[in-house]
Parts: sequence; C-alpha cells; structure tokens
Amino acid sequence: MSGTVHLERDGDVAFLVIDNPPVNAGSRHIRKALLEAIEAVEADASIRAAVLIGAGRSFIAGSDIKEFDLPLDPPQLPAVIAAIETSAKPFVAALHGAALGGGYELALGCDARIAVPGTVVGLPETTLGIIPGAGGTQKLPRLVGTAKAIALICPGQRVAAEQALELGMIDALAEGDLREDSKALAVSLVGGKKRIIDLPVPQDSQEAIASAEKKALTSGRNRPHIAAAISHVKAAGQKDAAEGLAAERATFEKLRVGAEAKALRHIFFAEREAARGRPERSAKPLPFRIFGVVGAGTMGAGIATAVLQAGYPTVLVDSDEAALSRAKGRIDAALEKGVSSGKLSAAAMKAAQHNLTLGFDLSALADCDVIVEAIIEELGAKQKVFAELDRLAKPGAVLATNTSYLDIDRIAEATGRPESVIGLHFFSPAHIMKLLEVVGGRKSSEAAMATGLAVAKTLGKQPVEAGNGFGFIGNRIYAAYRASCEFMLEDGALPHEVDAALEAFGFAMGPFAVADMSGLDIAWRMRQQQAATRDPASRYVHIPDLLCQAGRYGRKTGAGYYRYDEKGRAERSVEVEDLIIAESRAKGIERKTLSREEIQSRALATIVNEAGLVLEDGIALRPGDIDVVLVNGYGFPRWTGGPLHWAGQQDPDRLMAACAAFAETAGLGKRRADLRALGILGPAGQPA
Ligand code: 3H9
Repeated sequence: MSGTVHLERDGDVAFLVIDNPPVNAGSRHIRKALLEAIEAVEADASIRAAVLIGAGRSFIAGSDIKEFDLPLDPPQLPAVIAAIETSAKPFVAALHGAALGGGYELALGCDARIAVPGTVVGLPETTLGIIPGAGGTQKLPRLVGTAKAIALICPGQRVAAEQALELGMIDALAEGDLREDSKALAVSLVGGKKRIIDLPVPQDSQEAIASAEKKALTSGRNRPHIAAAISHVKAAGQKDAAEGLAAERATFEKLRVGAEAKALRHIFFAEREAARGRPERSAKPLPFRIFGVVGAGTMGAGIATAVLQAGYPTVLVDSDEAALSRAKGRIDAALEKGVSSGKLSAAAMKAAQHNLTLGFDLSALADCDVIVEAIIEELGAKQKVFAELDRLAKPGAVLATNTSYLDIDRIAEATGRPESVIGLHFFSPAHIMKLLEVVGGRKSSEAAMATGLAVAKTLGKQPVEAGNGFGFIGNRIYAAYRASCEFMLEDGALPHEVDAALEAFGFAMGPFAVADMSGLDIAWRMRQQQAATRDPASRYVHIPDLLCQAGRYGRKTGAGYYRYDEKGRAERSVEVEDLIIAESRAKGIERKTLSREEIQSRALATIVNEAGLVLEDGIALRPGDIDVVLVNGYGFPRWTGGPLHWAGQQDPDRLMAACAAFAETAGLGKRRADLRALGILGPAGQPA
C-alpha cells in the first residue's frame, strides 16, 4: 500500500481526494501527501475552504496497520491534524464507507463532518490492543461526554452514520451527492473555524462515569489498554489540551509495540487471510440467491436466522410440524432481539420474516442454490437426506452438511454429485457465533468451496477452510485439550482448579464449566459411537462417563462437574470430587497437587501439539487459520494471538519440554508434532 492525495478544485473550494485502495489506509505516503495538500490549500489565496474525501469505497479505514511493527515515519498523523486546525480556512470531512481510527480522528480535526447514510465511524483501536493516537480520546468526550466516550472507545464501537448524527459524532447526513453537500457545508463555514479541541467536555455525573468505566473494564477483560483508554478519556478537559494530546500519543506509542498489540495485529491479518481460503484457488463462487436448511432443531433455526438476517430468502424444512413451529418461534425471538439491541432495523426484521418459508418435505428445496443440512449427528440419517437432495436439488446447487465430526466423503458418497458436497460447520448459537469452518471433502469442487467461503462472508461470518478429518480443526484440538484436562483430574487436580487456572490464562470459561454448559451427554454419545475403534493403548478417563451415568449432564440437569443453585450459580460438588479421587485410586494413580502454572502448561502444550498435528495432516492450511479458529470459536484469549502465535513467543526449549511432559501424561500412542519443522518454534534459545 502506498497511496496519494489528489488536489482538485471546484470554484473556490478545494477537494483533497485520498486515494489508497482498497480502504484508503493512512500510510506514510498518505500522511505526507495530505500535509502537502493542506499546505497548498493554505498557500493559495483563491481557495476559501477545503473538503477531505476518499476515493473508492471508503474515507479512511484507519492508520495503515502494516506499518505498526516499525517506528512510524514522519509526518505523524497529529502533525497533519494540527495543520488543519491551525489553518485559517475551514475543512470539512466528507465521509463514506468507513471512517475509523486515524480516519475518524482526521475527521475530528476538521471543522465539520458530513457522512453518507450507512457510513461507519468510530475508534476501534482497542480491538488492536492500542488506544487512539491522534486525539480520539481527547476530542470524542468533547462531543459526546466522558461516560459515552468510554462506552464507545473501550469496546472499539463502530457506529452507523444515522446513530453517529444522533450522538453528535458527525454534524450532518448527506442527503444527495456527497461532493455537492460537503461543498455547501464548507462554503457555509467560510470565515470561521469550529475546532473540537477548543470545546469544553460536557459535565457527566460521577456515577455515570464510574458505571461506564466498570462496564468497560469487565467487558474488556481488564486488559491494560482498556484501563489506559479510560484514564485518557477521563483526563480530557482536565488539563491543557496539548498536554492531553501528548500524553495520549505517548501511551499509543508504548502500547503499539507491546506484545498484546502485536498479537492482535497478527489475528487481524490472519482473519483476512483465512477468509481467502486456499491461495492458489482460481474458481469463482457460484451465484446464490435462495437458501435451504434441513432440520428445524436448535442449529437449523440458528442457521436459518443467520441467513435471514443477511437478507436471503430461506426455506426451512423438517418433517416434524411441532419442531418447525418451535423453530419459527426461535427465529422470531432472535430477530426481535436483533431489533431491540439495535443490530437490525424493524423493516429488516419484517423483510426477514417475510423471506422465511417453512416446508415439511425436501421437495420444497428444489429452487435453493445452497442447502445446509442440520439434522442429528448420525451418518445413516445424513446419507438418507443427501440421497434425497441429490434427487431433488437443482443442478449446481451446493449441498452442505453442518456435521461437526462426521466424514464428509461418506456423506457425499450418498449422492451422484460429490463435487457439490461440502461441510459448513456453524457454531452454536449459529446466528451469533462468528466462526464457520468450510470443509472440503476429497471430491468437493473448487467452485463449491469458493461458494462456501463467499456464503460465510455474506453471512458476516469468519470462514476458515478445513480438511475432512475427525472434528476438522476446532473440535479436534478442543477434544485433545479437554482430554488433557480430564487427565489432570485423575492426576490430582479438581475441576474448579483446572477451570480457574485456564480462566487466569485468559480463556473465557474453563473446560469443565464449558462442558457443563454445552451438556456432557453429547460427548458421551460420541464416545460410545467411537468405543469400538478407540486405540486401546490410549489413556481413557471414565469420569465424564460416570457423571453421565449418574444423570449429571451439566447445567440442564442442575448438576455436572459442578452443582447449580436455583439462580444457576456453580458450586463445587463433594460427590464429584469424591468420585474423581476414587477414580485416581482405582487406577493406582498417586494424586499430586497441580499448580496453576502446571495446569496451564499441560493444557497449552496439548493444544499446541494437536494444532501441529492438524497442520501435519493437512487439515488446516496455515498456522494462522488455527489461531483464528481457536480465538473465534473456542474462547482462546484473542490478546495472545491464538495458540500458535502464542507458541512462537515462548521459550522454545521450555515449550518442547512441556510437550514432552504432556506426551508422558497422555499415555501411550500419543503422536508428537514436530513443532520446529512446522516453523512454529524458532531455533533453541529464541522464539520464532
Ligand atoms: C488506527 O487508526 C490508530 C490511530 O489512532 C493512530 C493514529 C496515529 N491497515 O477487512 P477487509 C486491508 S488503528 C492496513 O477484508 P472489508 C485488509 O487487510 C486502525 N490494511 O475488507 C485487507 O487486505 P487484503 C483502526 C488494512 O470490506 C483489505 O484492506 N482501524 C486496514 O470486509 C480489505 O479489508 C481499524 O481497525 C488498515 N487499517 O472491511 C479498521 N484496514 O485484501 C480496520 C483494512 O490484502 N479495518 N486493511 O486482505 C476494517 O475494519 C475493515 O477492513 C473495513 C473493511 C471495515 C474497513
């Protein structure tokens, strides 16, 4: 990315057109060209006002994150903004597409902001482990107040122009042509300046600020950059403006080169790379307009909701009338929630409801371009559905299964068109969870896979391409992790100790709290199906089976690894702890206390090892894809960059030793990944 700024004239108004495809990121070339253009405006007496506007699809999506690993070349963005603020001429920011981060800060340096409806504005820097570095924390509070600025900046909220106008983040919506409207606004300002930095910060009550602060810290998982953002926002207006700006910049610079910011940049680019799938694929996605979903259970209803929210006609089929009517209720409730939370307009909800067709028979899917099967996890049942779909679906339709661990090839075999069969593995709740594994079978065509990736993007999901192996990427690694945590129960830890250690590492929830939430019976059924083919040399922990036999299926039965009170709060269970200790004794294992560090080390070594095996087996295309899966679908802390980025930052010898120790505890028959050959670890003595 390099970029330039074109200086165009329309009468006595200058247009500074920022041109740096694809998203006009604020690279050093852009900063330099902008500063030169601002100086040219200042020097030309025939120009009375100026408009900053973006070429292509966006204003400015933010500073160029690719430059953030190195010292930033001058001129810096604050210098560009200072040139606008010290100019005697008014500048208008004309926004479309995205005006984010440094892009929105540039707009905050102008004398007015006008946006095309649908533009997104905001300061998403915290999602990259930093704080705004060009005045965002000092100027936004002057427009919206301290409490609201905390609520916007800390989660990195992106705000649609219509709402931004209500909040005062922009001054006007463009009703007609953006150029015409911004020119009129610029002309109306001639002779005056309206600098935000000169405004006072509106007074908020201490309670409102404290409540915004508490909320931001909790949802920001108490990360240091969230605390820093709060402190700079609260300092706005308290002291000299220049001092506030300089302090903000210093914190931005410090955080920018820190480990968490680096890890978050890694995930940012890994997500985009994952969405492209196999790099050598040239096949284009097939056109899709109408979707079909088979199975009106929780997953089917969630998938239908996701598709309807994206604006597509959807046919939901199930032979069970009661299931269909329950699904309709769930879909309506999810859409209504979308409206009440401001994610969906009332008109979009009406359109979505209108777009839903319910059917009892698979023949209702004859016109669908993409059909997603979401029935029970049973190969025979799925094969039956696919044989029917083969007969009924139109030629070229993509036939997808939502299976989470069955063999896609066996499912495809049931059809005469295995090239059209792929896996679309949604995560529950399907209309909320971002991750979507797009799974290729042996015969899946490149066009079908490209369609799967395109469908995911259209639904606002994060696609990751996966190969056809048991559990694909995520469930395979998670199963190994969970097994490793079960070994720890036999070896001496208790469920709450394992959960606490892994939550302290940053997991959203510990493995046993997760197991209780998702239901122990599902994994139990899977283990029963696998019993005949299980490697007898592998270490098998009976504890979860014993819990299921005792009717402890997790939260839904009020008991699992923990007991749940009437308010749903988890408590330790003496019965379970006795059962665990008895199991250790029965196996002749001498229980030892496992420290927090030991628990973390064993769990992470397992994840990294299994991730390495997933790469060796060709199930994932690249290490970054695994990071994207674990972060987006399994609660792995995003600020570590995912397990393999994390592994690359560790002392390789220590990590290898942890992997060796893990292999011991995992019992015979456990494969070790060659992490060095995979490039996950660097040479001894230094991280990769
Ligand atoms: C900041 O501004 C700090 C300031 O406070 C500091 C002031 C001193 N840089 O997402 P897409 C690339 S921090 C570099 O697929 P979409 C992206 O990698 C920044 N590259 O498109 C991709 O490249 P490729 C705050 C960037 O339509 C291509 O553009 N800003 C940047 O789905 C298309 O991206 C943000 O955090 C960037 N800033 O979504 C906003 N942005 O084709 C980050 C994008 O090679 N950006 N690229 O894979 C976004 O949220 C989305 O890209 C956007 C478009 C919504 C704009």
